[in-house]
Amino acid sequence: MYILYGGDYTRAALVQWLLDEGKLDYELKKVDIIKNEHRTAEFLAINPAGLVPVLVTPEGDTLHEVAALLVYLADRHQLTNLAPAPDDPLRGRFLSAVFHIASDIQAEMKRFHFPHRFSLRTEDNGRIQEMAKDLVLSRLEVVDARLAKGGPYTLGDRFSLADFYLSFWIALLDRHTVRQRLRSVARLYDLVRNRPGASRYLVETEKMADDYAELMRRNPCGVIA
Ligand SMILES: N[C@@H](CCC(=O)N[C@@H](CS)C(=O)NCC(=O)O)C(=O)O
Repeated sequence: MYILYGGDYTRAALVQWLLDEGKLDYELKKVDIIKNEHRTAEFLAINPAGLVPVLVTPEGDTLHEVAALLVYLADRHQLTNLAPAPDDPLRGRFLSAVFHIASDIQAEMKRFHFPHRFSLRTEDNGRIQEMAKDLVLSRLEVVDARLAKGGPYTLGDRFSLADFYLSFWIALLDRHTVRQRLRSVARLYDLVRNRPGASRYLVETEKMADDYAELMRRNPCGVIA
């Protein structure tokens, strides 16, 4: 059985979705990052980086990095409905999309959610958040153009976990602006949100985005130090 460390306001939902889709046995251990539970001695012994998600494999390996966890689980359990196999010609396009989200989208989303960590003055936080959002939107414009030509999914007609991974970050961004500016990304989002296995997760993530925005409004110096 797998053990997943995660919880509200975290990207662990991505891994939980995949474990559910793959009908894999797991236990969810909740880590409340708003209460700083990711910085307790107990959790730091599991991941000294103090970040979630963490996945403990049935063999007892402790793994981190959400993109790696998604691809690892899909490969290990041959979930080819979620990730093209290594010898599938679509594997290259799939990996490009996953690595792009992991490095270029997620990093800016971190700045979007934790602007105080990138600024010396509280009054700059709002502007830093805006800049992070603009950068994500401009990177998504490239994705949008690609989807307009070869969509509706990242791999054309074929759904993959790359689409859920992208949709998760769309749910956390500004869905209204995405709908106005990025037609093909919005179309992909709607398709994914209508999938039986994904819908619950994306609805919860949309709510999480709204709740977190409220937390940010109430804590202008930063929700988590
Ligand atoms: N590169 C890591 C980043 C993990 C990460 O930043 N997780 C967030 C929750 S979504 C976290 O633990 N935040 C706590 C903090 O930054 O203090 C990954 O993609 O898995």
